[in-house]
Amino acid sequence: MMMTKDTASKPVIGIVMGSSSDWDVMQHAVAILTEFGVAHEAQVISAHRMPDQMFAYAESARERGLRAIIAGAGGAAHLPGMIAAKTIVPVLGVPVPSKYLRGEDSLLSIVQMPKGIPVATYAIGEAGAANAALSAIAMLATTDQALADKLLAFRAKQTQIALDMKLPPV
Ligand code: RP5
Repeated sequence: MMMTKDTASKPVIGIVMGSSSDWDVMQHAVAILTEFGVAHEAQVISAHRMPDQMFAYAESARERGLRAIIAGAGGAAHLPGMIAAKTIVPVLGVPVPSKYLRGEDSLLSIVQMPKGIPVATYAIGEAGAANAALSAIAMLATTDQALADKLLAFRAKQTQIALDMKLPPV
């Protein structure tokens, strides 16, 4: 099982993915959490290849102090929904691009949860992974002013980049 951990303090955000082949996409969530200094853990948990471990992860998430779980998977992407079925910790789902359907299958698998068990669903690919992390940070920032200030500075930087954009002459 691949596992990375920000060891500075107890993880508050869990990142799981169905395969190590999802890492190229999911590393963008890890990069954002690292940039903001949010304690997190990342590992492979496959819904269909290791269902017992998936249930154990979801069932222990709350008592271990996780405040949100970012779950990425591709194809018949049942990982986020199944984790959400076993915990009330908010689950943020990231559709990973798939080989034949380019992640449209992943997106629909994750976004179409039946009423009652929500999975917040993000864009296909790296934008979705990064935005899931930013949403998790925004959730933590509702009770953490220092983190809110970092998020505001992050937004201000993007505003400045857009303001500085120049178009080529016609
Ligand atoms: C899903 O199947 C994973 O999330 C991954 O996106 C996809 C392919 O997995 P591998 O065959 O690359 O391990 O479970």
